[in-house]
Amino acid sequence: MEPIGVLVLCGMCDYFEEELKKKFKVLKFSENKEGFLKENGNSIRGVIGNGVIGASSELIDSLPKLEIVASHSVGLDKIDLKKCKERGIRVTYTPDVLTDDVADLAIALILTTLRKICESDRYVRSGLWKKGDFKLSTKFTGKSVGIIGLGKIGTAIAKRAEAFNCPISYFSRSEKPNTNYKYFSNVLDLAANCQILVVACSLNEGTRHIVNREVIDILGPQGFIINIARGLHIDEPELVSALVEGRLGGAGLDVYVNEPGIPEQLLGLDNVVLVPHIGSNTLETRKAMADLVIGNLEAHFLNKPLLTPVI
Ligand code: 8YV
Repeated sequence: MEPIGVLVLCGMCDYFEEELKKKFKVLKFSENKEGFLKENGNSIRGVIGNGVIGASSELIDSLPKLEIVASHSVGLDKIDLKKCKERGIRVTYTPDVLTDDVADLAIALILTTLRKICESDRYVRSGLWKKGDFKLSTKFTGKSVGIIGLGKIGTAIAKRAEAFNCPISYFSRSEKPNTNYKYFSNVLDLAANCQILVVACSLNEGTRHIVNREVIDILGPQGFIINIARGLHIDEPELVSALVEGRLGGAGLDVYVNEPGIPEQLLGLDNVVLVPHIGSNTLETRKAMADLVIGNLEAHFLNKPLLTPVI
């Protein structure tokens, strides 16, 4: 039987690529997208994207034989789910396996931002230590943490922050049963009652720019924002001006609006810690994500139940 054509839109670790190639005909876009689609469009039955690039409406339209979109991500905001539903295209994702890593990174960003770890590393490397002690930083233990989105990742962050004796509060569409965390029904109230605001919700029309100028201003110069979700959750130009003008204490960011591009002004600031969308980027988790993507594709083409279906 002819190998099944799968178009991969995103980068892959070596393990993922090797394993995928054992089971499928792996295709990647060439420079000339149009020419590529003319030549291969009819043989592509699966698409793999991730949290940065996914199956857009335009791409789906150009693939008449597409049956499944297997996303190498938990976030689904880059996939046109409506179109997939209309066309009967199955969609899968990679929940759970990345929860710990993303929550670990959120705590790492809190600590590196508040304790000025990156800035102090630069201080030592540049030889400035010989001229005097490094400036004071901000204590994390006991600070109030507000989490936007108390799903699996938000809950994992809350658990970790509890170990630092932090009072936890959260905002989500509705109050969660079985938690002792304080619920706020709007983000402004949450921001007014915490010192560290962590964005951990999924991106949709309702959460786009959920962190706007008002939220940033209410957090104020002693407040911090941590974003491990999506760049578009925050009004990025407002965040940048607040950081430049010292209206916000600091920010730890894993995600940006135009990845891999980031606002130039952030590069010169010491009150931000910038990492390149590495939330799930460990060997262990990337292997588990790859196995899930491949497992879902195999299940689909063998007419078996999908492992982690979205639709
Ligand atoms: C991935 C993500 O880093 O799961 C998500 O939604 O954004 C991240 O886990 C991204 O999909 C790259 O593969």
